[in-house]
Amino acid sequence: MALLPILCYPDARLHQVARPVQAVDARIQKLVQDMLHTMYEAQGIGLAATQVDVHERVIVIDISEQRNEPLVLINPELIWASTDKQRNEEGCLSVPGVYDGVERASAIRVRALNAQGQSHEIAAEGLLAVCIQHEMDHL
Ligand code: K1U
Ligand code: ZN
Repeated sequence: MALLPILCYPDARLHQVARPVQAVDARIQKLVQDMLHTMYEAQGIGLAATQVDVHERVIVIDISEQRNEPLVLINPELIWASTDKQRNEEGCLSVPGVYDGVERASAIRVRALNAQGQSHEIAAEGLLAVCIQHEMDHL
């Protein structure tokens, strides 16, 4: 597995809009493995492909304490967001050392492909909802 360099603000490549993944093939599966390795090494709870200079709609997340519950979201679509909001302090691996309050939907539902290319739906609230919305903003 490769450790990928993470782009940092103010790198203009962070503004590039990611395109949908056309096929969940061996290249994307290697990207997912490399992104998980990079996220764990950086001690993040999420990472978007944009942050490693790959401009395709791929996200990895792990909010578990044991760091053994990886979640892979490919071509994520927000299908529902609560009107109820939560405000949390957020950090970003691309803006090291900066934390600030961000208001986001308290609960969401997202449809995405997993690392095997199967479609699945996720209902999220709390930190998972915050993290998914943060990573989707990167894309
Ligand atoms: O996308 C990223 O830059 C990763 C980022 C995700 C994130 C953090 C906090 C709230 C929403 C999304 C990080 O993982 S930064 C590291 C960090 O702040 C953190 C690490 C462990 C627990 C909580 C926060
Ligand atoms: Zn970030």
